[in-house]
Amino acid sequence: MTDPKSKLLVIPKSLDRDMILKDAERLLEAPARRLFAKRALTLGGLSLLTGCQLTNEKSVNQFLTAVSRLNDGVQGWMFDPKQLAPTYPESMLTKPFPFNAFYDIDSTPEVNGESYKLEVSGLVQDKHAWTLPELYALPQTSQITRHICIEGWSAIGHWSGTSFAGFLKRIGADTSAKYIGFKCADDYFESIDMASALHPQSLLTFTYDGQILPPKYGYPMKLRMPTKLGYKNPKHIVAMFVTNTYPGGYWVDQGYNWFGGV
Ligand SMILES: Nc1nc2c(c(=O)[nH]1)N[C@H]1C(S)=C(S)[C@@H](COP(=O)(O)O)O[C@H]1N2
Ligand SMILES: [Mo]
Repeated sequence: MTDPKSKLLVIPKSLDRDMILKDAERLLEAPARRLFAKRALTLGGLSLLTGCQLTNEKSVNQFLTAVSRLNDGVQGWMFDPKQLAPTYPESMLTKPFPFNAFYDIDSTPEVNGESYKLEVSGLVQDKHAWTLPELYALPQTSQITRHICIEGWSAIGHWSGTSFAGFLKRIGADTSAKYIGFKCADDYFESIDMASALHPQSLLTFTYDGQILPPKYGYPMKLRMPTKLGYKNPKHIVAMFVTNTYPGGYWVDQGYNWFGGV
């Protein structure tokens, strides 16, 4: 056993302790903050928790990445797979529902529904690619939930589609695997944890407010997860894979928190 005290934190004068601590604190979100509420967050404490030493600029980045993963771990650990996100009556739908993407609406990808196939790979038994008629023939269910975008807006929308847990079962996915990754027609990509994938309100959706999903909302399919922030809800999905290798995501790779719970 190593004595934790032997891992004394040495921070060279050239590194700004206050700035590093502020950056680390920003990476810890509400659940992690509540968990650590009674302990003062210190660089020494976080360094012990993450097992990182702060010795130079490069190690600061490694340390901050580790704090971010610590935050993901806390969110994953606090996630209650049975807790449902609120649902709303039709009268509360936000009209018009906002469009958002990493480009403007004129650049929305055009997906050809006739040749479209959803590719499935990785830790699954059935790797056949799914046509839209096959997907539409799966049991369908509906939800009116609030979509929350990290950019500071939220909107209530109405999506229908098939239970993602049911779909994973049907393709014989290894549900002990850690991640499900998604590739989209517009070069967006995302990945989610298995517990969130299996949540009863996680749906592969094909319609918005009773109409086939229009291109702007992600034709032919959007993974709708009301337990997660907007950027964790990929639109225009063309491929998915079940894996134990961390796949990252479009915004996550640019510093957003990976777990992305609401
Ligand atoms: N393929 C793809 N999916 C995406 C995005 C994107 O740019 N491309 N943006 C995400 C973000 S940040 C948000 S808020 C929602 C917006 O969905 P909406 O256009 O249906 O409101 O889509 C998410 N899924
Ligand atoms: Mo978003």
